[in-house]
Amino acid sequence: MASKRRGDLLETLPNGLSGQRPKGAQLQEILEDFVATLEPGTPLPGEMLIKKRLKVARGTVTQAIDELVAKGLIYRVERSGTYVAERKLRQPGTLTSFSEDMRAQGMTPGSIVLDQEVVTASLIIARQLEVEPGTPVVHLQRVRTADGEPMALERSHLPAPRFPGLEEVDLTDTSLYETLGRRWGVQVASAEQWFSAIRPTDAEATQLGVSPDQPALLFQRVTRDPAGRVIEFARSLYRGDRYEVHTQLRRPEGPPEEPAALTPEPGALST
Ligand code: 16G
Repeated sequence: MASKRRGDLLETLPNGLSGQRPKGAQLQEILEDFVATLEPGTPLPGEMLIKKRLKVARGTVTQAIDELVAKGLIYRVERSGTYVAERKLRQPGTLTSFSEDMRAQGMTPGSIVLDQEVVTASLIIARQLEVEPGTPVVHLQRVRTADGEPMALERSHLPAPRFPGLEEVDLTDTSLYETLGRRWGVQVASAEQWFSAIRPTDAEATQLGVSPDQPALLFQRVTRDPAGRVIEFARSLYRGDRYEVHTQLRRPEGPPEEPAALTPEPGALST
């Protein structure tokens, strides 16, 4: 498909729309299905060609294309046209390492270490690591890459007394979790993770190689060993244009739980 010319591709689109549903919605659905059959990097037929083929107004085509760009399915290149975007990688809702996730998707994981030093735990870090504020902790900041391309920016804090010398270990292109197992016999057993969408700072956007306007996914994770002791508090900023979160959902067994209390938790957002 990748080698097909823009004009040839056009012939795989229907020759007009049905009169029943709004044209914009129909066109968007058709283009979304069309893009799903194409390889990343494939150039899409120009707006004028799509307009003629489907017999719709130019504005309707532009709007449908804009929607696909906003969804991250295609991207525009100035004075060239629109192209099919890379497929999104999955951040699985499982306790795996970045290296394992990338290998599972057929990519080679890598790391560029930006900072690795012992610092004292701030209030927030201490609370998450369940240590006293001021306790020495190893701060690790890494750009995580897949096949050499930046995918995430990770800041981890680990209790320094538990991992003596961690600040000296060369973690370039090396898995942290594997290192903790190999050097200190510590296994990752469970974790709590929460995430939200944020705008990266200019510096973060530069490190990730994206525009600061591109939303990113901030994951925060507290990881524990089999005895339940906290071994890491990580804040990982994943590229929003290359990642989606994937979780398996199952209906809870038994009767539905009682509705939650009406009083919000302290600090909860009010609506
Ligand atoms: C994941 C974890 C991060 C952990 C890293 C270890 C999330 C959001 N974060 O990226 O907490 O430090 O894996 O990966 O999943 P590594 O063993 O490849 O260094």
